[in-house]
Amino acid sequence: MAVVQGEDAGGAVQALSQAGFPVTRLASTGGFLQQGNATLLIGVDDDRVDGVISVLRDNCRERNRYLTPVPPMVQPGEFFMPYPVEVQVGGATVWVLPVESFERL
Ligand code: 2BA
Repeated sequence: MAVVQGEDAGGAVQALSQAGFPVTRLASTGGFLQQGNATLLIGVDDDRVDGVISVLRDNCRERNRYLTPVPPMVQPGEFFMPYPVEVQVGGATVWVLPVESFERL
């Protein structure tokens, strides 16, 4: 399972499919930035996991994003200047999970 940025999702899905890895793309949203990203489900045998990670590494870039903090409640006479906070996102956040069973019904 991998979370990738929306901009990288199309290319990553295409590259995975072309390399023979089955993939499902789900629309998702990051909890911190509250921006759309994509979650990819890729079911493969253990000996193909490194191949999947390699394709993701080649197709997912690290980018800088800016988060503008929500202004707090200010008292009369107080002033709050919201400075954007910079965070680095990606390339991909990857989990390798054991699968107990797999069936096509
Ligand atoms: P977001 O939650 O929107 O996080 C976007 C980026 O913001 C993260 O990039 C990280 O650089 C930063 N960030 C996240 N939480 C933070 C915090 N509490 N304080 C400061 N900075 C923070 P990535 O680490 O590359 O993560 C990209 C996306 O992957 C995340 O989007 C989230 O959707 C997913 N993700 C990452 N780690 C996860 C985890 N342990 N469990 C579930 N989803 C995760």
